[in-house]
Amino acid sequence: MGNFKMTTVEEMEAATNRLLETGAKVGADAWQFRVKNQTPHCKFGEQGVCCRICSMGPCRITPKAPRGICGCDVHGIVGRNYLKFTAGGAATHSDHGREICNTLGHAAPDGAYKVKDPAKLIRIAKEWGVETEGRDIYDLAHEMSELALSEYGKNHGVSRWLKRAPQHTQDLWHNAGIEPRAIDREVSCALHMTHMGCSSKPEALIRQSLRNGLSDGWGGSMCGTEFSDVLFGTPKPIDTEANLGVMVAENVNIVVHGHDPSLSEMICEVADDPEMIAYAKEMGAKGITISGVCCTSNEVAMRRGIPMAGNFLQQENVVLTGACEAIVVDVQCIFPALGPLSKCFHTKFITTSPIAQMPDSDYIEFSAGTALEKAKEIVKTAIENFKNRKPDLVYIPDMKQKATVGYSVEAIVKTLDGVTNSQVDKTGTTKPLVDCITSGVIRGAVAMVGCNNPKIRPDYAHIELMKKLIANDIIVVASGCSAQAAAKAGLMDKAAKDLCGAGLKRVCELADIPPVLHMGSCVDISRMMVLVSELAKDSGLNISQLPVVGCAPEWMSEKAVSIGNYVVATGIDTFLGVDPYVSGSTEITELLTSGVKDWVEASYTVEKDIDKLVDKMIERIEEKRTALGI
Ligand code: MSK
Repeated sequence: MGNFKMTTVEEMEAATNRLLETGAKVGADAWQFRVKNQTPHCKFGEQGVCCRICSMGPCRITPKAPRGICGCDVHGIVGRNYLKFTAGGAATHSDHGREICNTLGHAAPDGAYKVKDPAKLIRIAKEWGVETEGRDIYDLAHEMSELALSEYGKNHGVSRWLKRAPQHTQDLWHNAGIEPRAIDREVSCALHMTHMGCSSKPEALIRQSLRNGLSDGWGGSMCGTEFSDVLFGTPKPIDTEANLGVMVAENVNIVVHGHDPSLSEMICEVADDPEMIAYAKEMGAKGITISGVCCTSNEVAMRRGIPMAGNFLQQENVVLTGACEAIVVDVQCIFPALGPLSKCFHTKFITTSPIAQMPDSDYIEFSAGTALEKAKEIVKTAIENFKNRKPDLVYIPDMKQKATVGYSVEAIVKTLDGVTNSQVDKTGTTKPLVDCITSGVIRGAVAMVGCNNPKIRPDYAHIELMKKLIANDIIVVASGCSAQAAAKAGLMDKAAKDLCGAGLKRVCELADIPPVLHMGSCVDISRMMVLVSELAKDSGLNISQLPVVGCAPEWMSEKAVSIGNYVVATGIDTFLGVDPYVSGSTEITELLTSGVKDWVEASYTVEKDIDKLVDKMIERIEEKRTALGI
């Protein structure tokens, strides 16, 4: 064992408690207190058996009242709630993707947005059958923007991205009747099906849940990821740092939070401008530090090495440091609590999107057309707020870890080529990874994703699961707040190889990678779908045969349910640590944990005991290896 030292959950909790003491001095509220006020939770809601889709109710199913007023039974009610949950998540991711497609349409050689990865744009254009020979790259970008936007509302056909999947997977989707059509159509169809007097048959509701999930992962999210790469660059390994200690007391601290890189990229660009840095110095600071929270943080960490201040349940902590001049948000996963909380400090809570407007915020509307000008206004507002700090409230926990991030599929393929350097030719495929798995040097892979949820001790499940997986020679790819949990703990430091089993440790050393690979934000789970597709094609196996599983141990958002549905529908067994409000229906539970296997060769496992959850994943990976005879 080397000198590597992780940051423990206990240490992070101690830092949070110290910040809550600052909060108490100024009368600040925090999620830790609100959870207590909301506990115990409504049992009907927890089981998914409450129906309020019409005004005859709300109807709640009990043994004495087994049907709602319309006659719908508990399975129809739970199934409809599940489908609506999915539609909320799919709509959200897909609308994020739409914004990126729209930004692509604003790309110009002398504009705020440029095409940073022209080769990737050309590659996608060829995939879509668009003429690329002799084309001006910006003409091509604008045509691709229009085509991508039309994916959302086209009248005929299925998602263009489906062709990336192995033929076997495409056939499964076709035969199950779950190939996603236009992205928006699947959301509309879901909401139509769940309207009063439409579907109440469990099988139909779960089929549409999978289809709507697929329209996200193999539709809207894939648009978001792929065209973000075109605009802002395809991530490659880059060093950064994670946890609250990345904030710098002497500097103007701007925290970007949310999801859409169109905003955060521009803020980073402007904050780097020597004129802005000089202005910050004029205002008494030593410089400007940008750090991030949630997925927007993942986006700028992957492409620029911008440090990660924290994940979902740490968003209030950045304000509680008393050293945050502005928390700048766009969409999704933003606590409305940031409004009143920021009023207890000098912090400016800056909302920027018509999609996420909140009380007690300063609203500076941001759009692709006015990006530079608005980003300048935001950065200046933060700088001018530095003088309003209350020094006696400033406390930044001295806590951060090194992390290497930026493992896009392209980067993984390139990096792992080095592993088998002396044994095989450099291939530009996933074959070296397949070799490592087949030989047993790596037993398998787990995709760790999703949020924090106060129902689980924050970050504990993410970190403990990852530690046990890598100790068992199972490589972890991570995204979203799970990735940030890993980075904060130190699991994305290359030195964390010391925590691995002998096989994975050797791979980490040969390829010079950490054992937990940062693959990006929530929409970037689409990268994982591309990776498993390539692994399947390169190995000649079906996706469901690969010793690979997905896991969201602390998930909380509708988006996570949409993700879970497309990961399962892609053939990857998926393990959840929090129940998706379906325990009230035996039929829906049976379908999700077993029945869907007949359609897509994978299903869900829900296990709230974290130790059992990890053991079940390892067991599933070993079962798959045994079935393959490897
Ligand atoms: S940010 S959806 S809390 S992973 Fe994508 Fe984190 Fe979950 Fe939001």
